[in-house]
Amino acid sequence: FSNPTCAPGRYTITHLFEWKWTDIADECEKFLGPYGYCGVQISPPNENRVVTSPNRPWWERYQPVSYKLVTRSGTEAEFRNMVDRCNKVNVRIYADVVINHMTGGGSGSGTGGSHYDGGSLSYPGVPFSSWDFNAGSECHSGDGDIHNYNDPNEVRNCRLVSLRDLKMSKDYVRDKVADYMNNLINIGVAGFRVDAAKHMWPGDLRAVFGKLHNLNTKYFNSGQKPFIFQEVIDMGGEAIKAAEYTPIARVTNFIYGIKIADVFRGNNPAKYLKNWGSAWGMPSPFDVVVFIDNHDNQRGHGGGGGVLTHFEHRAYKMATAFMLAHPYGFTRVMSSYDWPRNIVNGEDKNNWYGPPHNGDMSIKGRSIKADLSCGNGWTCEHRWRQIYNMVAFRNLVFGTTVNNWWDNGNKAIAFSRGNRGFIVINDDTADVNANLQTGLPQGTYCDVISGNYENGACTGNEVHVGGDGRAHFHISHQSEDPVVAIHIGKLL
Ligand code: AAO
Repeated sequence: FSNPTCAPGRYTITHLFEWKWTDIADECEKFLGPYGYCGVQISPPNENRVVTSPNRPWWERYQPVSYKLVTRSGTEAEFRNMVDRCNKVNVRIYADVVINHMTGGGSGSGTGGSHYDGGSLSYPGVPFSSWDFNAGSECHSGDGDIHNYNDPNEVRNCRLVSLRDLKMSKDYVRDKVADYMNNLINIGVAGFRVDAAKHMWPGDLRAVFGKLHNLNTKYFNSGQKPFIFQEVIDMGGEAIKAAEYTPIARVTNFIYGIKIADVFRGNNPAKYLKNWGSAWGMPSPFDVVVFIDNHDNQRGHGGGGGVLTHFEHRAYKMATAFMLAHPYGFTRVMSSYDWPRNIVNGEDKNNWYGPPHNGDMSIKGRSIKADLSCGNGWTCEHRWRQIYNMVAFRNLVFGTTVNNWWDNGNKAIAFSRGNRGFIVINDDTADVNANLQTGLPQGTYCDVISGNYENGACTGNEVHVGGDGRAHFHISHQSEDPVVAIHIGKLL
């Protein structure tokens, strides 16, 4: 399950957090396909609880009511249409599946009209009843909730923030969950982000994944398994380890974003990135999905704190450029919406804000500006030139190693990827003014950070690599984008 199943030559996904299915279909055709993205992580596609207090927070989608494909992102017909259109332009869809639990307490109806009652554990839309949930015989925390992350039994058998915990040891529950995932596979999704995987026993996940079909041969080669990455937060200090899950499928690497933030905020000199990877206490590159921030920690959820986000755009772009230039891990670019942060005593009081919406609370579509960036409240980091051009860089240098490492002994670094690409990052307080070995063939290259290569011309800075592979770089420490990246795809 660890093979990303991207179309050939594509190596990065983007999380289009809270996007509508109709917008994603359009985005695949107009942008993600042409600009070389492998795929999209989508918000949970199944029916969820409608939360009105606060009014329609993003997190209502992490409270399943049934496995019907009806949400604020769209109808089942729109979902099917999106998957088909994206696959046709070689862009994969990865569904966020919430299978550890159903809703919290209270009753009402979901986005698809199904009734639920978290008090009596009744979910007729599946159907699940009280027999299908962990109870006092499995969970010994007293109030039924998780408090002690150092007790693996409690983390897996009790309730995560009071969310009703499914009894995944039961065949019936495994079957219902596998049916849901197989329905998505049959429609044409390429894989899954498995929410709260740490809160399920590895053996139970193995059993569920063992029931999954191969991918739909309308879009994929026969015999291909879905790509699975499990959300396991392992910062090193708790009883549950990511290593319990990596033999099953990939895991999300949360150490990555914290360490990278430390570097690009200047607290840990970039020169140390020379041995970035497993030497930093992180899992094997083939076992992880890596990202600078995610939908939780960018707003202080999930332990939050400390990561770079689009709000710190200068450091964020540097960090993302490094992530995409470096071979470690399977890369995911976060794509956010804006919200009015209101930080009181270190906590954002508005961290529940849902996506941009219309008066009837339906999700507002994104608009596109002349410079390709988004409007209507959508941040669209995946459409920032400094980011999408590095997605293309990664595609071009794939399979090569880090060579020609250079640093100034402090916070400025440079390296090549084989003889195909070269990047210089100046996170220091002085300019970089240096003649560096790029490892690239002689020629004039277009810096894809400061510009684009359009109609045979470079709209940004040109870099001249001599016959000896050397080139001169001047990067002001005051530049908004103190990065230069060149590759053989943009040789003038
Ligand atoms: C909402 C309300 C709740 C209410 C509940 C039920 O906010 O007040 O009780 O409904 O009515 C999202 C939101 C939740 C929301 C939920 C359901 O974030 O606020 O609850 O939807 O609507 C743990 C899990 C991890 C989880 C994360 C949020 O392990 O799986 O919490 N992430 C996923 C999703 C997330 C979603 C859910 C799961 C639920 O991505 O969006 O919740 O489907 C430690 C542990 C982590 C733990 C964190 C937070 O980490 O290692 O495993 O994550 O704590 O509890 C420092 C910190 C340490 C932290 C660590 C790592 O060291 O000290 O606490 O960093 O970051």
